[in-house]
Amino acid sequence: MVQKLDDAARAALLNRFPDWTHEPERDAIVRRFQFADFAQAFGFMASVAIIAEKMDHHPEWSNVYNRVDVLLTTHDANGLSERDARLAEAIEGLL
Ligand code: H2B
Repeated sequence: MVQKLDDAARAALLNRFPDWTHEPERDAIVRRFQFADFAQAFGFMASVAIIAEKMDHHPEWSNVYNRVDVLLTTHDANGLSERDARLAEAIEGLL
């Protein structure tokens, strides 16, 4: 079982990634990415998919043309965990 972040750790995570918003209903972080076109959006998704698979931690997401909406939460913890922080960091590193 993965440990859910406590309130202080969650606040620190949101502080560290100011472009991500907390979604309290899921205890998730969400971010919308906008690209020039579909090719760039899908290229981003392909890069994230490879990282996610390596981490064995997967985003919930949707894509419409040049837009990608990403939600990170840990299903095994029923909320945010360090695994979400690590994946968010890796995603930020792609930009
Ligand atoms: N991704 C996310 N976001 N949360 C999880 O709890 C999770 C996952 N668990 N990817 C992993 C896969 C688990 O189901 C496998 C069996 O390790």
